[in-house]
Amino acid sequence: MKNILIIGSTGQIGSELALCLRSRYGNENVVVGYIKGAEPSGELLESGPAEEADITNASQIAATVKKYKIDTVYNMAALLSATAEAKPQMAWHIGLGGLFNVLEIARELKCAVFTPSSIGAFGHNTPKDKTPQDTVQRPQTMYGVTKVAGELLGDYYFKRFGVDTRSVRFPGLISHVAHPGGGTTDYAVEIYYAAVKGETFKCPLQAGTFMDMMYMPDALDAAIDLMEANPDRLVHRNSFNVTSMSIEPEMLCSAIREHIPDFKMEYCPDPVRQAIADSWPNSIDDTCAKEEWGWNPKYNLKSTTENMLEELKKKLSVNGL
Ligand code: AKB
Repeated sequence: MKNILIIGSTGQIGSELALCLRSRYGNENVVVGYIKGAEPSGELLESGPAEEADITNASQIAATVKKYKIDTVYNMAALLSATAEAKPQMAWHIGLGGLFNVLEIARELKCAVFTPSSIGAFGHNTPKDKTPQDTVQRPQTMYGVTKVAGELLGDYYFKRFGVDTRSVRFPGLISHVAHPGGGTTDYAVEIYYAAVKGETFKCPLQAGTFMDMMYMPDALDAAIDLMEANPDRLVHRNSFNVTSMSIEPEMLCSAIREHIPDFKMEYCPDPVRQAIADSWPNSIDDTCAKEEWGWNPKYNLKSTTENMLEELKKKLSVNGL
C-alpha cells in the first residue's frame, strides 16, 4: 500500500499528477500538499486529503508525513527557469533548501522521493544534439544550478543514507489543465491557447530554437513508472533524460495550421528566455531511461496537437474565450 504526499500539487504537473495517482492508489492515499495562496479547488480538493505543506517549512512537511504515514513524496515545488533568473535567491531557497528539507525528512521517516530535474540542468558546453545521459553539466542559470545540485544531492542521499531517490530531466511540458508560468518552454503551451482563441501568437523565441518537449500524459507516466521501477535495474537514479519530441516554433505553428489554417504567429523574442533556450540542448538521448525502466512515450507532435486543440476547445467554450 502506498501513502503519497505531493508537494506543490496545484502547479502544472502536480495538479494532474495528483488525480492520476489517486486513480491508481486510491483517493485517500494521496495527500495534496499546497502553500498559502495556491490552495487546491474543485476535484483536486474534493477527491481526497489536502494539507498545507510548504517545502521551506520542514516541521510542517514532517508533521504531514507522520500524520498520513507517508512512504513516497513527489516533490513538485520549484520556480521555473525565467522566474528563477528574476528571483535567484528565492529559486535557491525553494529548489535546494526545500529539497534538503524533503531529503532529511525522507531519511528520518523512511520515504522514497521523486524530484524532477530538467533539460535546464545542461549548459552551453554540453553537447547540443542527442545530449547523452552522462555528460558535462555546467549551466549558468540559477534554475540550472539548483537542478544539477539537486541531482547530486539526490544521489548523495541514496548512496550515503539509502534513501530511495529517483528523478527525470523533464523537457518542456505541454498541457491544458494548469498553466506552467515562468518557464522558457511555456510558449509551447501558450501557442495552443492563442490558436484556439483565434489570436495571433507572439512567439518569445526565434524560429529554429529547438528544444525537447513532451505532452503531460507522458510526463505523468514517466514520473510514476520510474517510481514503480524495479530498483535492481536502475544504473542511474538522479536524473534520467526523457523526451518525446525535439521541436522549434515553426514546427508547432505548422502542426496547428493542419487544424486551423489561418492561424498566425509573429516573432517577438524575449532576450531572457532566448538566452536560456540557447544554452539548452536541441535534443536529448533517453536510451538509458528506455533500457533501465522501460520509458516509452506515446505522444508525438501530431497527436499532442490534436489532443491539445480538442481539449482547449472544450475548456475555453465552457470558461469563455
Ligand atoms: C522551464 O522552461 O523552465 C521548464 C523546464 C524545461 O524545466 N519547463
